[in-house]
Amino acid sequence: MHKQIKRDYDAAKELYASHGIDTDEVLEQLKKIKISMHCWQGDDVNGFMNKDQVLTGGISVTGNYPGAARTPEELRLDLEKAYSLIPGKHKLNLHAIYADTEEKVDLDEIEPRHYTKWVEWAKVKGLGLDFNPTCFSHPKSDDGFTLSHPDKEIRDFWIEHCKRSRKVGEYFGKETGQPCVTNYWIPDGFKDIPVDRLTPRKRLEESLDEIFKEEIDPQYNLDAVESKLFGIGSESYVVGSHEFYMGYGLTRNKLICLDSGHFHPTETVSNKLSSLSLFSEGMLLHVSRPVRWDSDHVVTLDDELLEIARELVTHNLTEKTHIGLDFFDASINRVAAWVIGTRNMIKALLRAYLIPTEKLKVAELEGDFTTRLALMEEFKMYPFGAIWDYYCATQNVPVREEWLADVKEYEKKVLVERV
Ligand code: RNT
Ligand code: ZN
Repeated sequence: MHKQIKRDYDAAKELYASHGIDTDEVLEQLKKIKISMHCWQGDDVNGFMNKDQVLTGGISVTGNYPGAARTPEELRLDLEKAYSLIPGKHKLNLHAIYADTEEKVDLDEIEPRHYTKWVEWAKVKGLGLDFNPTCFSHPKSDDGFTLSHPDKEIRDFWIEHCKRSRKVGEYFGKETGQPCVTNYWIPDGFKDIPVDRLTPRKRLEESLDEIFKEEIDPQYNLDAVESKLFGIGSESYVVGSHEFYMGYGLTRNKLICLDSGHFHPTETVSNKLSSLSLFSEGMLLHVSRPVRWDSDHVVTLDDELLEIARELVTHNLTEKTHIGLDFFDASINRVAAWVIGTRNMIKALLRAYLIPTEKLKVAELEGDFTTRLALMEEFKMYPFGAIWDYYCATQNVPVREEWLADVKEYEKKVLVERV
């Protein structure tokens, strides 16, 4: 390690210690938190199951930066590059359409064996795995409805897909020795004002109950349900709204997934965690950055990210909450997008540990809001960068922007060759 990094760390360590914060202990805690990095940033949510299928479901990726992965091998290579630049041991979040198989299978036919290559790879790399059924980008979702479709045949197709996805999740959990979080998100909704808002929700409730009928050991698979406010083409009504899934998750003991881009613009995920933690089985986060809409920009170290992390750390919710990322930007280097977003998530957690929370709680309890504000503001300038640099160095990943040269090199050697 560079001497200066150690020197800066020691100085910062002393300063934090004077506020009762043990930075060595903080880094031990930080090391334990796994971030589930989403595979779909690597290829613009295309997947490998049906090459001619365009992205649907009311989500959208913009940009044409060269280098999108075209095969599972390429995607794994890109992921390896990204993980090598991110401190800590983490997870990979797969979507069903990323099956790695020579067989021609439809979504209602997927089996664990179509994902064995991912599992073998994850084991070698020491990564956990999460999973998602893909209820979009398929002819059977073309009219905008899946699990809540009025046509039973179409509903059954998607129910079968989700049931099989759960079995893939269970398989991932058994193989990797850590629970797989299988997350259910469906795009179902209406562009214009519906007459009947209730019946599609009843159908969705029934479909979900059918999907979750089989008991699966939670040490292998955990189910999460993800709500949404609106999508492109479902501006007026989304069947799986927040209230729907909050009710569903609470009554069925499912994890409730909160995506930062799925709420009204002045609503924040950070302000929902404490409430949900009181009543729910647990939470899954889709940390994202909505810019004016659910745009899924790369996560930056902004106020809301810091606040989400602070909630998790302050209330000890890092075990009850599974942290996943969900963004897809095709206008910049995709490996860099992963590295920036994931490093930011970890930085935000680190920042949260480096706040004198106990002191602040006392000030708040005593009604001393002056001290609360003063300390919170002063701590924004504390030398957390020195702690972060030291963490990266001890984890054998590049310090500060050093990783960028590595990504640029990779782009030149590998990514631009993909045309
Ligand atoms: C869509 C949801 C969902 C997807 C991924 C690809 O608005 O956020 O989580 O982004 O499943
Ligand atoms: Zn999401």
